[in-house]
Amino acid sequence: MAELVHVDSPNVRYTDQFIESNYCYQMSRVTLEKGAYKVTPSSISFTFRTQRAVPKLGVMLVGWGGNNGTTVTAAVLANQLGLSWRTKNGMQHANYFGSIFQASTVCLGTGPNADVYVPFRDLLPMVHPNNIVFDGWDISSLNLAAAMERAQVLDWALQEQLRPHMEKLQPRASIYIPEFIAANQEERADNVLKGSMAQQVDQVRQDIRDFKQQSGVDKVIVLWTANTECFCDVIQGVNDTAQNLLKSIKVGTGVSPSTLFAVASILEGCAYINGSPQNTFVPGLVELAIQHGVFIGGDDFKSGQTKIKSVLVDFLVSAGLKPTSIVSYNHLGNNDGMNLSAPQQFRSKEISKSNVVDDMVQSNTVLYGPDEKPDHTVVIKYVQNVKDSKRAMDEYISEIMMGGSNTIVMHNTCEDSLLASPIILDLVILTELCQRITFKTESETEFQTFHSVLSILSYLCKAPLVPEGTPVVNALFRQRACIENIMRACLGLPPQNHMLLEHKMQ
Ligand code: NAI
Ligand code: DG6
Repeated sequence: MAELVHVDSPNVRYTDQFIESNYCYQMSRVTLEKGAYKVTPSSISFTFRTQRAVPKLGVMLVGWGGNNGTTVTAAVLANQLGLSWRTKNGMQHANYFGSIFQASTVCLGTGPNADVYVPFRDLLPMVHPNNIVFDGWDISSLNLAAAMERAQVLDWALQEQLRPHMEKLQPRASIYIPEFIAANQEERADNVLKGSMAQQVDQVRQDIRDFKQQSGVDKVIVLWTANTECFCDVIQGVNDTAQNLLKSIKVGTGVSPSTLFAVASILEGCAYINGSPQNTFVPGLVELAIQHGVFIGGDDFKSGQTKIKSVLVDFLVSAGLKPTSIVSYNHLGNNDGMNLSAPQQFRSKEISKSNVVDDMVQSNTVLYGPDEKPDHTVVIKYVQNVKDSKRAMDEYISEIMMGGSNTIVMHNTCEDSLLASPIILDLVILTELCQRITFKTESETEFQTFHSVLSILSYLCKAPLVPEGTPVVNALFRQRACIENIMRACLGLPPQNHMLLEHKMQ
């Protein structure tokens, strides 16, 4: 089991089973005393333990026959098979561009001549996407080859090579409750489960068990990449506690399909990730996940416009410029866009796209008063003609020195599903890695896992789900640093500090 990165330190031990590290976590506690801030540095000693054996991972997608579901499955197959295809620009080879683990690097340290970078995937033992086995559900019965063609995302020459493999893949019948998604989706719903709500949840649980047994995977992660649903009301007695949620399923009312899938996954001990904006994780569901010690994560893939927003606003605010107006307009012509043309489904997306600058704004009390925020508007239009090639236009107006103003305008054109697919891979790979990491402090005897609400996934999500009372971080590079530095801690390495002091001495 030879990893590419091996740490040579008395603080790190390699056994057949584990990489075990001693790590000193440093914090600064701040209190306000008599109008001045008192800062007290403190530290906690942790032991991190990472299982070295990488399991065979199965991923079940809800919405497998959609644009994201077919594109991510096709991309993994194309990479597994090492496919190349001719395009008008020349030969194209399968790759994983857009995945932080597969296509980005991290700095390990200083080498004899320069800084040494390795692929992010090599920092700790991780699942490789080529080894993931996919399965899933869809309310549409098309096999994956036909669904890939319907999606109109991938080059035709690639689709032709993939067809014999993809047509063998058939989505399982799914839970369909029409009022949660747009009425315009009804005509594709020809592959739906029958029976009471409880029976349908039992069927989904059975599907997970069947897939695990038939495919021989060691573990399964379930990920929702189905249509955006409307928000669910949080109602006392219905979904406010785990017990009430399970009771509501027995009664057969007040629970969305995405929450039903989450319940089924949790009861099967499988992590569940929500790639859409709706509030799948009602309080009862979060409680259920905690009770069962199962990871949940979400919400809503952070793929394009929002990713840029969480970089640009961070840059502006941390440069001391004051964004006063952000207008984000986009139009797209895929099935996601059609579903979002209905007001309630649009509202779910509007909420998740709108809150992404809050932490950056709140961090700068020089620029903003306590209740002050930029004027932030999000518009989404369905324009069938552009298909999956989403157009995003943004205007940022910032107040600069002495009452001046700075307007930045951006236009982005890009296939939406080719941005979302690598994010799906990163989400399941990171979740799986977290299932193999345990840690304890000096004063504890037992190792523990991360909190069931897996906030380390924030980088990949527009509206990060975090444990109650935890700060939400939207700024992209802080989110990335969180992943990288936690992984470095597992290797007993200090966080990246970018000080380069060794190069600043005489
Ligand atoms: P899509 O509409 O092509 O695919 C969704 C699939 O879900 C469809 O095949 C539909 O038949 C199926 N479906 C609907 N309800 C279902 C249910 N109850 N059970 C099983 N299947 C069901 O949409 P696309 O483009 O694949 O996006 C999927 C989700 O990801 C959407 O909610 C979208 O908002 C979200 N998303 C997409 C991003 C992107 O860049 N593509 C980024 C952020 C979020
Ligand atoms: C319209 O905005 C469709 C959506 O599903 C988005 O394409 C998706 O949420 C990606 O949004 P963003 O802001 O990350 O580009």
